Amino acid sequence: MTSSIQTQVLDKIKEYSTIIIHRHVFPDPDALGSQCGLKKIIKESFPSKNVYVVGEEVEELKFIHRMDSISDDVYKNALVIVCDTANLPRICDKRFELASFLIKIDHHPDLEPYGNLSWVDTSYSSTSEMIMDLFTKHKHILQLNSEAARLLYIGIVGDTGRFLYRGTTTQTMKYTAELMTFDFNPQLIFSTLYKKDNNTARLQGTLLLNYERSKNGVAHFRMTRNVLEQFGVDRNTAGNLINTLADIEGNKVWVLFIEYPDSIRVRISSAGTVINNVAYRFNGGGHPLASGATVYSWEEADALIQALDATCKEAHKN
Ligand SMILES: [Mn+2]
Repeated sequence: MTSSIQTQVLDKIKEYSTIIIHRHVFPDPDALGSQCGLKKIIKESFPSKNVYVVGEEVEELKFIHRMDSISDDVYKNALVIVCDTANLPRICDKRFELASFLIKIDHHPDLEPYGNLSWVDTSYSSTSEMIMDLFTKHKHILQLNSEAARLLYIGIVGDTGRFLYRGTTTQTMKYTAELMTFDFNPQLIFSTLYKKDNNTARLQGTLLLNYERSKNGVAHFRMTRNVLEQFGVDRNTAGNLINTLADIEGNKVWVLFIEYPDSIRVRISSAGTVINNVAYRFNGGGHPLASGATVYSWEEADALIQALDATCKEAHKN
């Protein structure tokens, strides 16, 4: 199955002389790694093709690769490939609609299919691993170089949390080993990707000193407007500290509340208790062990903690 869909993707790549690659808004390392890694592989294999990567850039991830800026008429007769993006509203740069042919390549659950051709497979750790698989199965046609290898490596590292998460398979490790035979510096990638600034480190200290825990193991902390201003940390960075509360004995579920002007966004993670049903009840959803939600008062935040506490009690009652 996979090989025939891969053949169809490859046939389209061969057919078009202009290829534009998109990915999701608020890019992460896998979105950029798969997008730009695929560009490098196509350019290395078919040097005469015009291949572009587009989308908004974020400051911290500019070191991965920079975007191309192209005019609308480049889309005329172009193939557009969208990497790592589950649904249409999340595609960055709406000009994908101008495509003459649209391909989706993704490893998220296919809840909202799109594209003229769609290769979606949740068994991969990352979209970058899918691109590596495409290359591996078509080495007679496709070429990898050290730039592409670095990009795919970054994507796999990002989505597996440095090979910690359960999506990491023997194939992931095999492909990673092969990528590492190319000439790039993994230590430099780690130190850049996981460096935090001094303010964030101190906020993390406060979080560890002051988080609270409910009777049945729901750890939680409130990133109030005051806290964020005191430490000078933006909301997105603060929310990304969620896993500071992981791997602490007794924490079954951990929660961060991040106060916005008109709402309180919630990040929820779990060591094993399924929590996305609770997230769903509070204007959210997501993966069974990692979800988001939104509440509109601190009373509602308390109700969310109580609901998670009841879920933990139920799950661990024997
Ligand atoms: Mn991904």
